[in-house]
Amino acid sequence: MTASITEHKILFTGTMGAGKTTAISAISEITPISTDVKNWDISVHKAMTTVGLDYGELTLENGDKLRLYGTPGQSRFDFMWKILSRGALGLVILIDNSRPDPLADLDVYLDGFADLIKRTSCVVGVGKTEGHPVPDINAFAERMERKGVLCPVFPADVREPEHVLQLLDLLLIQLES
Ligand SMILES: Nc1nc2c(ncn2[C@@H]2O[C@H](COP(=O)(O)OP(=O)(O)O)[C@@H](O)[C@H]2O)c(=O)[nH]1
Ligand SMILES: [Mg+2]
Repeated sequence: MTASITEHKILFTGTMGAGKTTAISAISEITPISTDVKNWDISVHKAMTTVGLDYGELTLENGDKLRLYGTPGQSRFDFMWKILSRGALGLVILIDNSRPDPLADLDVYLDGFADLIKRTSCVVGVGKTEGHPVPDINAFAERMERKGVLCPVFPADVREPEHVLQLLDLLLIQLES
């Protein structure tokens, strides 16, 4: 008899520096794979731009296995977002609140992952809020409400494993209902 293991593919997205690599390394039980792949696209002038990809794994208490993928942040790699979205069961959007327009950043990922969000579940974690309290959590919630998107949004410092686990809990709770 073989025990059945349920696997969930979870994506982490967000701008460069939002904390995708940090979040996955904070909770992965295997040594996370973090690649900075060189960009060979000759139409892009900045030859050494990198495409950050991450992979980690986490087994839940019930034995389910989470496969954690970090997507490239830049929207011009959105073709990879589509590839990575296949079979995914949830999306964690990380926001860097120290950036010039975090609400516009949120829009980029809500739009870029619209199909995945419609099909599954999402959660938004707002980081670097110390010293950058604005926009506040309500502003993010209102932005999503206006777009008709229902993702829970919480402050999260992804350097803290507990915070990352809380974001995942919020995703998995949505999958159960
Ligand atoms: N001060 C502060 N730093 C944070 C917070 N969250 C993440 N960081 C830092 O922000 C950086 C995120 O980088 P990284 O994980 O490589 O981002 P990625 O490009 O999305 O993979 C790391 O240096 C983290 O330590 C936060 O809430 N506050
Ligand atoms: Mg990274």
